[in-house]
This record gives sequence, C-alpha cells and structure tokens, in this order.
Amino acid sequence: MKRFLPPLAALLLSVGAFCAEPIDSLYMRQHYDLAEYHIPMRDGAELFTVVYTPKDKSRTYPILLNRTCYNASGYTDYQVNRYPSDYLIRDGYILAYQDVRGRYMSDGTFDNMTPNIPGNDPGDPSAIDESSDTYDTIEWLINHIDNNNGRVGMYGVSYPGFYTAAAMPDAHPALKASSPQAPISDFFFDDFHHQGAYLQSYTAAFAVFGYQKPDRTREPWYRDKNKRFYEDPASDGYDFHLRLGPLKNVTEKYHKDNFFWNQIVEHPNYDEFWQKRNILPHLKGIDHAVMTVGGWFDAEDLYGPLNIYKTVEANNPEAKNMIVMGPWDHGGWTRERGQTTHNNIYFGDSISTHYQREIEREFFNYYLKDEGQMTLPEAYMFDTGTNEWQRFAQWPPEEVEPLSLYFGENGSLSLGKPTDPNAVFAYTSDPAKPVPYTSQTEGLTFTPRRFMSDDQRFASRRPDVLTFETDPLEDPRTIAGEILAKLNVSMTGSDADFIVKLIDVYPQDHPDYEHNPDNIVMGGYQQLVRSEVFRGRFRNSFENPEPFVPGEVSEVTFRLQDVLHTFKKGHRIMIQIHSTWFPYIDRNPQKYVENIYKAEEGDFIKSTISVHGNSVIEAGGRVGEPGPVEVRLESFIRD
Ligand code: PG9
Repeated sequence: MKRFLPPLAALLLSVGAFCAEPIDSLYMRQHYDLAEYHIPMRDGAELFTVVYTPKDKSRTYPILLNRTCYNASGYTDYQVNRYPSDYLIRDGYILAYQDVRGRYMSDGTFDNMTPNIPGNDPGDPSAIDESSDTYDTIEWLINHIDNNNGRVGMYGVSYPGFYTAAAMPDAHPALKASSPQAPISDFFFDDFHHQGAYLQSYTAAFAVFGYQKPDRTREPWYRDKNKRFYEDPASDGYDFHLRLGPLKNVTEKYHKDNFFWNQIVEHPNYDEFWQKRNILPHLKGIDHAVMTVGGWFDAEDLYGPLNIYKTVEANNPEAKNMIVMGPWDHGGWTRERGQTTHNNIYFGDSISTHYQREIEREFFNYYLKDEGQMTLPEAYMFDTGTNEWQRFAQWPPEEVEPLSLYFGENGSLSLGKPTDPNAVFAYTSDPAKPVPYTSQTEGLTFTPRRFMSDDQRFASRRPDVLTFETDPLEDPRTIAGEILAKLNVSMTGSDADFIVKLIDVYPQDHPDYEHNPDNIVMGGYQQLVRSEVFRGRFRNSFENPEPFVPGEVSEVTFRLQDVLHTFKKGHRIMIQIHSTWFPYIDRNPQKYVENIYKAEEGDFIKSTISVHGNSVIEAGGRVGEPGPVEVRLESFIRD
C-alpha cells in the first residue's frame, strides 16, 4: 500500500515546494488598493461590488469577477479568502466580488436559480436575469476601473459557479474566459434533488435561501432561531430525521414561512417552475473559453459540472470548452491540505496545488493576458483507481465501449455476458428501517460528504440491499464515462426509489495504510465509486409522474454520474441496489401519493421489490441517447 505522509508534513511540503508563503492580509495591503461600489443595473437597481486593483500601475490587468449570494463583504477589508488562488493574486489581476441581486448589500429581490431570459437589450429594464446583471456589471467595470486591459474572466464555486454559467449566454464581449466550478445547473438534479428525490439532509439549508433580506446589510439576516431547522444539532442525524417523520412535519414545525421550502413543496415534479430555472438549455451562442471544474466526490454539485460541460460542447462546437474533474469533494481544489484523501482513501499529495498552479493559472493567464501556451487538454480527468491524471480529446471518450454488467445467481455479477433474463432478485424495503447512507453515525450536516467513497460493507450485509460482484479481476478494468442503469422491476407497492451503487472491492489481503490513524481495515474494503438515486415515479417523465402497478414489470432507466476509475487486478466490481438511503434522501412512502412532501405517516408501507434478470448496468463511454444533455433530459420527459 502506498505510504503517504501525515497531513501536516504533506502540507508543509506542498507550500514549501510550490509557492512562497500563503497570501495574507499584509500582502494584499502592500500590493492592492481596495474600493467598494454600488454598480447601477439597467433597471436602476444597484449591485454592491468589492474591487481590488494592483498598486503597480505600470501595466494593465484583466478583471476576475466572482458573483455570489454568500456575501461579497466577506472579501472586503483586505480579508484573505480562497478565491482566487494565491498564484493568480501574485500574478496580478483586478479582483471584483459582487453580491447578486437581492443579497446582502445589493438591491432587488432574491430568486433561487434566476430563470434566464434569452437575448440582451441594455435598453430594456424589464428583461432582468443573471446574464443582464453581469453584462451591465462588466460594462461598468471596464469603463470605470483604471488600468484594466479590457478583458474579463469569471469564476465561482457552487452557487457562484451557477452565476458564472448564467453569465455565459448573451455574454458581454469583454468576457473572454469563464470557469464555472462545482456549478449548479438545475435544482431538480443538483443540491436539493437528485433526479426528483429530495435531499432530506438539505433541510438545514433553507434558512439561507428562503428569506428575503430586510435592507442592505453586511450581516446574515437568516440566522435567528425561528428561521433555523434545529437548535442543537443532533449527534445522530439518522435518528433525528427518522423521529421527525414525514416531510409535512418540516412544514408544520420549521419552514412554514420559508418561501423556498414552500416552492419545493408546491412543485414536487419537474414542472415549469423548475424547468425555467435550468440553465442548460440556454448554454448556446458561447464564443469565449470555458473551463468547467468539478470533484468526483462532490455530494452537492456533480450533475452540474458534467452536464454544463456536455451541453456547452454539444451546442457550441467552436467554443474552447474544457473540463477538469479531480478526486475532490465540493470545491476541494480551492483548499490545499497537503495530502488529498477522501474519507479513508488516499489519492496523492498536493493535487489542489497542481490544479491551481498548472491548470487554472494557465487557463486564465492564456486567455486574459496572452501569456504562456495553451497545453491543457479538452478533458483533464483524474483516475480514482490509479490516482493518475489522464488527458482526453473529449469527454466521455469516444473510443470506449460501454461495459455491460448483468446480475446473476448467488450475488454474481457478469461482465459482458447476459445472465438468465427470467431470474428474479427480491428484497423487502421498509421505510421504518431505511438503509443508512453511510457507515458512520453522522450528526445533522446540511449535506453529507464523506459517504461518496465510504466503505459499503455495512450495506452489503443488509437483507434489503441487493449485492452483486464479479470474480477477482484477472486484468485491470477502467470505466471511463457515463453510467446507465436499465432496470426491469416489479413490486407489491405502487411507488419506489432505486439507489444504484458502483463499488470497488479490495482483495481480502490488501494491506492497511501505513499512516492509518483511524485503524481502517483495507482488506475487503468496498469503496464506493459512484452512487445515484432515482425516484421511480419519474421513470417515463420527470414532469408527469406515474404510479407503478403492483405485480407488473416496469422499466426504470436512469443515469448515474460519470466516473473515471480503474479497477485493479485482483479487485472485484460490485453493484448494490436498494430503495432507501437515509437521511441523505427522503423516504419514499412506497404507496403512490400525489405529493410526498404532504404524505401522512400512514402512507409509508413496506414493499417487496423485485429486480429482474433482464436488467443491465452499462458503464463507460457514452451511453443512452446521443446529443446535447437537455435533449437527453427531454428524452426522459417522454410525453
Ligand atoms: N451548491 C451549494 C448549495 C446550494 C444550495 C444549498 C446548499 C448548498 C453551494 O452553493 O454551496
């Protein structure tokens, strides 16, 4: 097993080897001037913007713009933040941070995932969206900030990643480089939902997004106790949420005056409310460079980066469109901890430093300063099995044939060879005893993160989890690309969720890590590679859900998010299937009700669910319908 250094030693090594002392407030005061502005938009609203300009006036600089709903005042007063990297700050940029409309010091009303209005007429104060606000901001900055070189780059992580993507349609001509990082693309598939199933762990996040601010303020207005989901975070989130009962109790006990929670409750299906907040269909006419960044273990926004890249690629074949996916959790590339691990698994040292210094710096310096060469591949992807970066001309790689995985008797998993199509694999799913999402007892976290590479032995030992695994591999097998689960199912109930997991099973004699403070037994470790949930009622359309007919076989086909993972020789490939995943995902009553957010305690029933032998998991390359993601999404909305 690879020896790796304790975290602190690795961090000191990375800082010493790759860059000077980390940037501090003194450096910022010595090298940058600070100013704050209220920038007028075309409808008269003013957006609060913090701007740092290099003191060295001997040259001009591009503007790096970060638009945020998380308080631009956090960047003022020469405070040091993770954004942008030390490398870019030392290289010299004009740094602008802006409160988006309706947040903190900016005017206007906040709306989650502001719907895009196609087109851009600076003279029309009625058609306001993130694209028009960014256009007006860029126009003002290049005409009012001294020493700018007339070029603007945008970047942002998570919600700021959405604001970066939302600025790409009808962009200002000075916008030359966009880097949406861990970007949200569509709240029905990112963050609050995964393919229609609600992330119950997010119940704690609504205070931030469900109350309008009273006036211009630098302070969070949503932290008072009657806006919060819980007072004293429980030490056992599973127990807390199970005792909480049906989601209607959240409405009655906690969020009844939270406008965003009420929107979630009133729009349980993929209706016009959610469709108009999906940025993917608008990613057209893009003529500047785009580098989308994501983490393979991002529990919040993984659908977003993969599908923003794919949609830009499909709709704008001429654009310089790139993607970087590394072994990170949400925004992990912005933090250097020396060694890169996720939960118990080690992926290497100083990987975030490599990204910041070798990838992101090259991207912005090339497109905004004409400095250096463009050596980056279209797809710069980290293999989470070999712990090596791979370069691809496109993603998913065209030359990869999908690997078909079939379920066999005695928990066997067949590689490429269909098994008995008449076989039936059944389990009883009980919402009163849901499958935990993690092997650990976690407190109430607004979203779990560690679970995405967690050991799955706790689940494979449960009778309500179907587990299939191959024999030990005689040769390494790499899965590079998309994953499609094509299940044929029947049940005694009339609704069900399906969780499918792809797992890397280590050999029983696999050595433990030498640096092993948590005494993790790696022999037989079942490392989660990819997992996804699908709410079965949406199998024919996300917009128009349908019950299952008890006893009838139905096809449930859905995507897991992409992977790049090599299963080493001697390892096994495992697939798990189950129907609860708690409290990460809310419980499906398994008796069809119109709106699960309004289900009663008595609606929750046990159901015996059968997966039939003619099911298959296709993994790698491009699976399912070709074409732009929004077309594929529509292909799931079949009516
Ligand atoms: N995408 C992340 C998030 C959005 C909404 C609620 C909670 C998390 C983020 O912006 O960090």
